[in-house]
Amino acid sequence: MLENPAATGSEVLVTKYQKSVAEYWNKEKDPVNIRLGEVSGTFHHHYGIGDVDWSVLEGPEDTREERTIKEMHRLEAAQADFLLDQLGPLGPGDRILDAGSGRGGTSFMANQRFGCQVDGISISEEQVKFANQQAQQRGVADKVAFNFRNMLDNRFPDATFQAIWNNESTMYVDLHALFAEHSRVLKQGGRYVTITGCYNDVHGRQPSRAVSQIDAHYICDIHPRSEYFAAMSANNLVPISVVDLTAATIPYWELRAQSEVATGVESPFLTAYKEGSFHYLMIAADKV
Ligand code: GPP
Ligand code: MG
Repeated sequence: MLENPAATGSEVLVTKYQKSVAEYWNKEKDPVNIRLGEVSGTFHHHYGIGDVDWSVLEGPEDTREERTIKEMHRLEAAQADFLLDQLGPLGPGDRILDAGSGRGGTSFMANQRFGCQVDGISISEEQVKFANQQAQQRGVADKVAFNFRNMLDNRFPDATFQAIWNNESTMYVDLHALFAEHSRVLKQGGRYVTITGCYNDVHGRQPSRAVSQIDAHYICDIHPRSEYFAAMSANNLVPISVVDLTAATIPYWELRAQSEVATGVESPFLTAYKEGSFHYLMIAADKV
């Protein structure tokens, strides 16, 4: 198989569901993502972790929103930094994959930190275009490339990557199919990392009302916690570290709920986390 065969729309977007998800992200220009991205020029599609500096809500009213946006952006960057901390030792000779790369934020941070080649994949052609323009502007297009691909059929040769991550993108796909494909393209001893929202099996065998509201908001299908470990174990991915980030992400949501760029999903997130029906989890695993 060729290394980078151009994929046509119908090869990438196989199901009507995938087409509807791609359509959602092709149109998405939400201030909660664009205005935060403009703070530093690094655009994220994930949430934040860490303590909020609540002093941003004090001081001059006319600049409160600006301070709040900057603070949320700082917490989202901290989340990406924490994910990158889990990828293991990487150097310029390594190649790594961002599955569900959005506007490229985590990929650029990875390239900056490790100096290695980063491939991002997304089923949104608009996101791919945006992220590739960013790569040009940043002068890293020779090292960071975004591709219109499906993470269930990524078209890379076997054993290509030393590390792969999903930063809040697994809830759009079947985990068994995803981890089979990741396992195929990971090198032996390579690292897989995900940060994800998953529902709590202990709370019940179906998602809670608040979790269902999150699903409806993003057209996604949040998995139970157990399914991550079952699907990893079935695909030669052996967990080495699991961190419950729920308590660390709640302050981000409390701040976001008070911002003008709140989207309405803040209340379901806060309810789900606080009632214990949902967790924000980091899982790192090794390919054996
Ligand atoms: C989007 O981030 C993230 C998802 C669609 C995945 C859902 C995540 C869970 C943990 C369930 P975003 O930054 O584009 O979302 P928003 O626009 O709400 O900030
Ligand atoms: Mg966001």
